[in-house]
Amino acid sequence: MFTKAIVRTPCKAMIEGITTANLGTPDYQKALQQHADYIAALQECGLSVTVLPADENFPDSTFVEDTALMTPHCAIITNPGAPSRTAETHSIKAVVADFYDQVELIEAPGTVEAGDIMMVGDHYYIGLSERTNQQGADQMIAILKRYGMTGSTVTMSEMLHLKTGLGYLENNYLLACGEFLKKAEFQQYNILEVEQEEAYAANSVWVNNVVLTPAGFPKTHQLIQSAGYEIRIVDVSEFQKIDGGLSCLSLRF
Ligand code: CIR
Repeated sequence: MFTKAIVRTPCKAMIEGITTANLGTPDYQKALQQHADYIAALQECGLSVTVLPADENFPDSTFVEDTALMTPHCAIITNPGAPSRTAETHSIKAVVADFYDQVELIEAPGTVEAGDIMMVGDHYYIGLSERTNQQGADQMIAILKRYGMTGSTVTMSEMLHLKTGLGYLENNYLLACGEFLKKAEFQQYNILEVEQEEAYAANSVWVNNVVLTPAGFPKTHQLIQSAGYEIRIVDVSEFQKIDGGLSCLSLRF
């Protein structure tokens, strides 16, 4: 179970966030409202939420998930592969140190964005994407090992981050779409197949037995409910416009 979360208020510069989505420019006021509802959803799941102030220096800084991996034994500050995001970690490091005695770092030339990391118990799957490289993954796996955990890499070629197309819902259930459906390493799970037209909803998040899932994807909502989960729908349309999913908006630990 998680007890805490860290989020960062979106900044006005989010309208210049990195995007491939072709869905238009985010409406900043709407994004603020959606972010407030996202915080409310985390609180409803029992989490105490630390809200960091907007940082105008980094358009994508609301996507805090990419900057750190929070494990039960240590926090690992990443080294984001997108050049405009690399220095987002500086301020996160100080915040994370308030919650963890053990804080580790990924160092260049290794790059990691934690949107590429999916936790399944003590094991962490690490996607090798355009943002996370082999050296970064190797450093991550070595750190996990030192704290009694394990990691393995997953090859990928179609999506931004590993969790763009995967969401582990605990109890052996895995939401998956696209290139991840047939991967050998995931066949041990009960795969809930997200249809291509609803691919964005594969990035749904288990938080203390409730699954937070994006608004607008009824088939996936049904799919998650059919596996026995309660869902909490959160509208994150303004974040989708800059390629951000539900999970990216928080660090949960
Ligand atoms: C980026 O391209 O870095 C942001 N516009 C979106 C980051 C989304 N993060 C995530 O999927 N973990």
